[in-house]
Amino acid sequence: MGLQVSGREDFLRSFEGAAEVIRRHVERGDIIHIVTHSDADGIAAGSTVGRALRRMGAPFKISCEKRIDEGLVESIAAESPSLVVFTDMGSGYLDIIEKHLRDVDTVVLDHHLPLDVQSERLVHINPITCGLDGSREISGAGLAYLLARTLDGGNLDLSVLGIVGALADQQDKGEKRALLGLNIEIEGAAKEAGLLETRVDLIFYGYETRPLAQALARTTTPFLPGLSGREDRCVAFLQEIGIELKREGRWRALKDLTEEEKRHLYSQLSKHLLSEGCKPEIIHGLVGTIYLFPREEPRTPLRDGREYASLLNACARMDRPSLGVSICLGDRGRCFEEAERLFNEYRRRIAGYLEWVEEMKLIEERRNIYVLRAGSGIDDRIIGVVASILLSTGLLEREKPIVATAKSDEGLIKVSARATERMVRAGVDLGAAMMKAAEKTSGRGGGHDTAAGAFLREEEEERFLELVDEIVGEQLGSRE
Ligand SMILES: [Mn+2]
Repeated sequence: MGLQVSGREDFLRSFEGAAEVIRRHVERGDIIHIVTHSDADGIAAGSTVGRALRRMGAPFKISCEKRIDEGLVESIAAESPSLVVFTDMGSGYLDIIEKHLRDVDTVVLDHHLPLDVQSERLVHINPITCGLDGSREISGAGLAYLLARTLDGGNLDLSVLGIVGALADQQDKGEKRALLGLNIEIEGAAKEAGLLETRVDLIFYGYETRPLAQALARTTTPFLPGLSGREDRCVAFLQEIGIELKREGRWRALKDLTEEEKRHLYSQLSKHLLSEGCKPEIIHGLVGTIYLFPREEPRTPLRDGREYASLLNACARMDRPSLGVSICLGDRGRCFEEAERLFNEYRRRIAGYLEWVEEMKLIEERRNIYVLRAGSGIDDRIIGVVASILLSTGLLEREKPIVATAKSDEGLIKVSARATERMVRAGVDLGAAMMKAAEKTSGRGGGHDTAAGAFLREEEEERFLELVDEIVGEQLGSRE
């Protein structure tokens, strides 16, 4: 315990160095280049640094990137930037950063596994290097908030984005889906500023103000098969179980239900989800800590932390991360409307894809994996999300990884593979499987043990799937 506390102090002190470098460049009037991860946490992280800089009167630009590679860092270096700030990415690529940005002041704020690389002009801040848990205790946006607070104590309001980032990265792993570790400190700051309220209840998006059926239909984490993205079905479901949608001419929100009604809703919903094949964990996760932002407009997705995170996630998934950045920077006008439209479209599409997969019985069971060949039936930007939902909701009968394919541009096939932690403990490593199968064909592949992907030529699709099936079999066999 003592060790942990000193780790935390060292960690919090490490922001001073970054703040110093930034102040120096702001004084000189330099344009600061923020490079951030193109996912919901990354969007919140990059924007948090952007807002802090804007308040200092500093010019900046933000670019959202799916991954770091040599080409990207080379092109950043080619612009001869004076200061580059990486957020929610970079720790695993310090070697590449050191190679191409050796002569440029660089700050890396990340919570992914770091490489051990030192460089004179590099300030690297990562909770893992101080013995903290990067996957549960703090997000990229949380790190960005701590930096903003170090730059100016007045940046307390940016704590809200820190909460959004933590929820986006599913760091709500505490009891009753609460945040843990340093995230609790950020939560405290947000509450103190009157920007955050929490309560434990059903977690459907829009607890306070949104009509019940809409709250249910808009919930996407967890994705509720048959309900998420389908308001008409949610209306029918609520009517069927006898919950009044309106009272005295007013639509009722979750907070208007009596305790007894909530219990009834929860138990009927559990029944529905079990009949859809969902796992009990998903159902337990429906009750938890809700994070509400009382200063945001009622009935918008920004009022609820998880929904805010889902909105940013949809922007990233639909290749419009800059819309998410605009929202985090404060836009509540045109960009916000466009993002909301995109979010609705995204939800409807996922719901449609899941129905289509089920109706057409597209999931094939093979020896060691499930296969979903979607062709051009599923947008290749969303195929990974569909695979994750199929796996996590328990719609697959036996415990096997799922490998899903969809047509991409120029005759290419995109592959997304997903496995559970339990499968990984049994020996499965999808990142290795994708890489190996890609090497034996002319594709490219890789990733993590639980989530991996590949690109290959269309005519090699079947051969690739056979190889993956075989490799996963070997991985499972070699463990025995
Ligand atoms: Mn992150």
